Amino acid sequence: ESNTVLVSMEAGVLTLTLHRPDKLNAFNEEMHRALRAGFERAHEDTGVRAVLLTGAGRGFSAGQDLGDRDPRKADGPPDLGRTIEAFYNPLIRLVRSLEKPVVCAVNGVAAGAGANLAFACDITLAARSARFIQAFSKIGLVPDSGGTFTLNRLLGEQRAKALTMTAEPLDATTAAEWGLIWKVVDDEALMAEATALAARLAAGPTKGLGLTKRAIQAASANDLDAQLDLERDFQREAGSSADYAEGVAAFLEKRTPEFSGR
Ligand code: T3D
Repeated sequence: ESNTVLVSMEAGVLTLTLHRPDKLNAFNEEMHRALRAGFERAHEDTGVRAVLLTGAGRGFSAGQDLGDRDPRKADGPPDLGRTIEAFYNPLIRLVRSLEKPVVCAVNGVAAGAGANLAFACDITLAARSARFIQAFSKIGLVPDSGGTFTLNRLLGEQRAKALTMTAEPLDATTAAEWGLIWKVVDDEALMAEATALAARLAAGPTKGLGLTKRAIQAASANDLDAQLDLERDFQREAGSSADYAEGVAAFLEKRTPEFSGR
């Protein structure tokens, strides 16, 4: 068991806290493995109905730990394609393919893969003091962890290229105004608000929320006809869930629904 990611479970919310605070929660292989194990548990454990991802200390994540990439200690250039394939890509795929909501609370600076991980989550809140930095170009790399996909779709080419080529920090308020994240919260209120949101989602109709996530993610690759077909199929599936029956019954009985997640 690693202490590079703190794991806790309460009321259906699996909270994963990146925990290398002295390094602003930069990714080494141990933290990658621990975070992946957390998201794999979220996939497999039906008791998990939402995930809350955040960071310990003053940063969210500074991306790849560059201490592990010191060229002065290496024989030759590293194969970064291998580390992307082995670590960053599986992580982003696990987040995006999880049929449960992933809330992200960006408690401080998010740089490189740390920023793009935050943007890959379903509902991202950030502390007012947080900043997002596409740090890759400062060290001669290209954006990864889905950054070129996410930034391009959410911001368009001009803003995506300027942010990534200049590596200028983007403050949390602008990130929210541009639609990169859901909202900005006062620093001292961030964790309470993110925890409450994750708990609310975990008490929701998990099956329907998971299908909603899949439908919205599918939309960027579909035309309208394909998306309408997909909505039909997903609505058929949602309509056969126990939570749909409970939701309608509760409405008609003028009471609060009690969703089981099935
Ligand atoms: O390699 C592959 O597998 C390819 C994948 C790449 C994915 C990537 O994410 S590439 C991008 C890597 N990340 C960066 O380039 C960001 C580097 N960090 C920074 O630019 C700054 O630290 C920040 C802008 C994030 C924060 O600045 P500031 O002034 O608030 O803090 P600081 O003083 O720079 O950092 C505090 C400590 O954390 C410091 O250590 P010290 O001096 O107190 O012992 C610093 O060295 C350490 N730290 C911060 N980021 C990293 C790091 N150590 C290792 N790796 C880091 N990425």
